[in-house]
Amino acid sequence: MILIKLGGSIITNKDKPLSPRRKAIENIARNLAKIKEPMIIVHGGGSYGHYWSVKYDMHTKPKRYDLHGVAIVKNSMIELDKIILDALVKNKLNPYSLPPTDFMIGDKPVPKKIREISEIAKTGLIPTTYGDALWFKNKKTYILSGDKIMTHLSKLLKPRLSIFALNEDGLYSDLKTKKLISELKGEIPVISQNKMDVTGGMTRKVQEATQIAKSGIDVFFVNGNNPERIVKAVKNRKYQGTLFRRKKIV
Ligand code: IP8
Repeated sequence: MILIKLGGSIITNKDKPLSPRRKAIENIARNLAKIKEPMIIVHGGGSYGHYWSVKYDMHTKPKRYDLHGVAIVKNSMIELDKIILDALVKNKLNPYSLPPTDFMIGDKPVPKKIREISEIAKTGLIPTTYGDALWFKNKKTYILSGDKIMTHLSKLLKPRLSIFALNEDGLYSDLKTKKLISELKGEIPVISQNKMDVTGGMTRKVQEATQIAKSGIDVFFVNGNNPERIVKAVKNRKYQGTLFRRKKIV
């Protein structure tokens, strides 16, 4: 089983509110159709969820956020999810849309529901979920990042590979020269902050990827503008991106 996170910056234009990158989405969907292995898709919020979360000052910490903000963030994520689902269906894939409320209670994943997601994936349906605004308790809500969902699913389902499709080639050791880090074996790279992202952008991704690798799963950062690299990595041909090598569990 493969887990794939489609980052918000690859599926939307983050500089323009509510703007999907339809060509990139289509290109990804066309390439995912070449993968003949159970898979689960998670996608980010980009200029949908993040745009509204910033406007309504909503973050990952549970708080009594503006309820209209909660409603609007959730609506916008359904709208973005529909664009992704349509592209998948158009490419003859069978997505099975799951809002995270289906497998989360507060900030905790529900193991039974997550195991069910794995059963669904094994049939050939593609469970598809996304970062969202979620109920916590006592009128508190929070923003759940798709990256965090990747960690929850990876830890419980132990996929063969967890992939993060980004709008970059991977992690760079030097931002100026764009020198790519092709493999990490447990060391934690230093990342510069992205202020536009309420869930922590690249810093969050690296944190989650490090955690997933520690739990014994290879994690691969790849450029979603070249989705054939996703297919190659899945088919074990070549890793063109950054591989977080799994920590061997003894
Ligand atoms: O883009 C956050 O998901 P992410 C989604 O995966 C929202 O961090 C609603 C901002």
